[in-house]
Amino acid sequence: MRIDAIFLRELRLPLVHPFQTSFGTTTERRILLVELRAEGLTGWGECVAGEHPFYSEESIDTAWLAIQSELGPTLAAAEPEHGGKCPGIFRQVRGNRMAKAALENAVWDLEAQMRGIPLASLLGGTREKIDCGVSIGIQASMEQQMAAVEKELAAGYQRIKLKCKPGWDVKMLEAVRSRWPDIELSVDANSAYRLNDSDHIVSFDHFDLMMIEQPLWADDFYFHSMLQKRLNTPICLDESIRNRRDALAAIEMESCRIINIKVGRVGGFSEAIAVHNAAQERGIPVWCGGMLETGIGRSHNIALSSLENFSLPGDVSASKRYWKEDIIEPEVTVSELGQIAVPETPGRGFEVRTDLVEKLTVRKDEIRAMAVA
Ligand code: OSB
Ligand code: MG
Repeated sequence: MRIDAIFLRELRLPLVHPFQTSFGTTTERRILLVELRAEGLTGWGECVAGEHPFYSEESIDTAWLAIQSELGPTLAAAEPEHGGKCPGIFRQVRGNRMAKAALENAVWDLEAQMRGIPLASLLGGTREKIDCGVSIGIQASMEQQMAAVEKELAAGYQRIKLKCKPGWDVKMLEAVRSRWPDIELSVDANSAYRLNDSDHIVSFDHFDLMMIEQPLWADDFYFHSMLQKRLNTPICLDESIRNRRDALAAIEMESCRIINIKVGRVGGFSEAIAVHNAAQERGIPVWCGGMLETGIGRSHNIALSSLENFSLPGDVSASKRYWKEDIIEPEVTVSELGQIAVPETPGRGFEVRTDLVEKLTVRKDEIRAMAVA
């Protein structure tokens, strides 16, 4: 495809509720969007990097720079005929996976429109509906925690994930488990524990959790493997899995029994599919993580979740849990059974509300093709 223009924008969107993890609290998202124009169509990509480099090394500011100065001009000059070409086009640039994913996913988004097929089909998805869970942030009090769980269960969500950290774990789990003994429950520590906490983490076995997500360091496989040997509960890795090789290493070392796939964390749809396939071939189930996305990233997560080995409920939930008004139409809604229908229309299946996007934009830049020497 001949790319006519790439636009980069930053939007500001306050969350309906602040979201607290072991590494901090987010009240307003700074959203980086990529708009790719080619052959009269527009593909969209959302960069999921945070406001600060706390979840990973990237932040929205580093991603902006990487796209503006390196990745954007390179892509514009490359005229990719397929989203799957992007990893090769970007290979020379190390890291910056969330920045790369925003561009690559916009190419797939555009390609699905050009071919007149749903994005989910282009990615190889087969599910008509995806199963949804929620991620509940650390709350200010136990009362608020219980109310948050109650609300999400009433909405139909199939699995509740609770953010935890030292000092907000066992007591909180006791309270939730004693009120809801049978629900599908998991925790996510975002790397908040250390080896000294091993005995303490092993005591979580008693809460019959589906998984414990990323208890230890974001760059570790070895100590997770040591911990997994002592645990009955499966470990799920999130931050540690950056690509297919990481997935293979983690599976081989038995550092985890479940993998959370985030398309931004692994650098785009191509690598996300590669991780999915590698896990599937080895009998490891995966689920789709979330990064407090707007409807654009959310629509991409829905398409990805339609692949076969996304066999556990993900963190892809309704727009209204995050935003007063989402930037897509229709908004993402979840049924009483805790499912989202995968769109059957061409492309991402949700229209971008360009007027609203324009209104929320606080900076914008146009990227031009890198001059060929
Ligand atoms: O670890 O899964 C995580 C949000 C920001 C950064 C990291 C994580 C999360 C979530 C929220 O858990 C998932 C969502 O609802 O989008
Ligand atoms: Mg996580």
